[in-house]
Amino acid sequence: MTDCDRIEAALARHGLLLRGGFHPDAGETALAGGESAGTVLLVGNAGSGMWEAFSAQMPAGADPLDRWSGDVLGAAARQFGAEVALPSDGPPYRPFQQWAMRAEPVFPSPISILIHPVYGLWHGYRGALLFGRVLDLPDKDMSANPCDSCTARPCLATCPVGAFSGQGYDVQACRRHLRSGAGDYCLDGSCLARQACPVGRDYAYGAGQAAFHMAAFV
Ligand code: B12
Ligand code: SF4
Ligand code: SF4
Repeated sequence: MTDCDRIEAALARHGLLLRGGFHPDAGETALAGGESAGTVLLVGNAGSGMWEAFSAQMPAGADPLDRWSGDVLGAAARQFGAEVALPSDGPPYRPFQQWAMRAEPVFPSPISILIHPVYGLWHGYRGALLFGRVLDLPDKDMSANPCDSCTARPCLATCPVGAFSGQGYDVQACRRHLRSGAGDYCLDGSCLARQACPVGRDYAYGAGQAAFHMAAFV
């Protein structure tokens, strides 16, 4: 059993997934406030696995998912001799999406968030474990970008306020709509553009999880 196998098993108890890793280039300082690392492992969620564990233990107060993630990753870091970086640490934020593209087959979708060939748009990153030492990594899955073969691109045609125009994501148009009271279908069931994507439908978030993330976003 490798270190990564043991880490994967420890994370699985909390519904979290080891989402691959990479060996940073020498002198790569954007890593974590300047400290060096031999290995970065990405930890994330896909589908409803994490939600079951998190919602059963949700801490009271602000930013419960960040605090729960910090606790779970902190325990794993102590057990395996690593430091923790969280996506919410910042600004300046750690470049989690760039890290993810180095760790596993994820690609920028037309609606900005990264798409995964299996999980589609229904996944996220809960943190990274930074190791001083160089760990053996599982082989990187080289699956192709599903957007390359998606000619219909329904994700771009679904938003009622045209927040995805091909010029990036119009965050203000989206927020205005959600706060106007007219966007309850997005708030209750998740972003319509995300729901329109045919990839990874089996991993779509359930109602409770979708509403939690949308409320946090708004
Ligand atoms: C600030 C922020 C926001 C802001 C602004 C987002 C923006 N586009 O600028 C707001 C509040 C609007 C937002 C919204 C959402 N966000 Co947000 N957000 C972040 C946060 C905390 C920081 C982003 C950042 O500035 N990073 C710093 C830069 C240096 O890092 P980066 O990796 O280089 O990121 C940039 C590049 O990837 C670049 N980029 C885009 N395409 C490409 C292509 C290539 C080839 C390259 C090299 C780079 C690149 O765009 C990124 C943002 O600037 C990240 C977490 C994190 N630490 O990254 C989450 C994060 C990006 N958000 C996430 C999500 C899921 C959302 C929402 C769907 C919220 C929700 N309901 O769950 C929405 C929708 C966003 C959308 N459709 O684009 C996820 C994305 C997961 C994924 N599958 O990709 C992240 C990673 C958080 C997480 N815990 O997983 N978000
Ligand atoms: S609908 Fe098609 S283009 Fe849009 S994110 Fe999904 S696979 Fe990619
Ligand atoms: S949440 Fe709703 S309004 Fe915002 S981008 Fe998605 S579909 Fe558009």
